[in-house]
Amino acid sequence: MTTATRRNKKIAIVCAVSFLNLSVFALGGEMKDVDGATGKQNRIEIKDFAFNPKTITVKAGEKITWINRDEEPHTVVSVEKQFKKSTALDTDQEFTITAGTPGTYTYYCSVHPKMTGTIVVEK
Ligand SMILES: [Cu+2]
Repeated sequence: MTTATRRNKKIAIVCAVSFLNLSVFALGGEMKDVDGATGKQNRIEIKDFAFNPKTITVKAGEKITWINRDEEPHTVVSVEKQFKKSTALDTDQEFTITAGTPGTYTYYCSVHPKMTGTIVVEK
């Protein structure tokens, strides 16, 4: 009886230790994701007076880059002023922001307000 209880205790401890190890592992993986964010390219092309893709889903900490492929200048402006706005982008000019707090962000082109796009930032 005593042996069985002791063994159970030991199993419980082993379980707890593996659980802790797993947690550390998970955290480590998450940190790696943030580091690797610089490697992931979230690109939005501006072409024919439209943002393409119109909706983009990214993870917090990742970068988002717009590039203007039109002959017309375009801008990227957050509707709720949630991120810095771009200058007027000339042909092939880029604008980059880093995704912050998770949420949904809409933006438009201040030169052509009918041009709109959405960024969804996930954790
Ligand atoms: Cu525009």
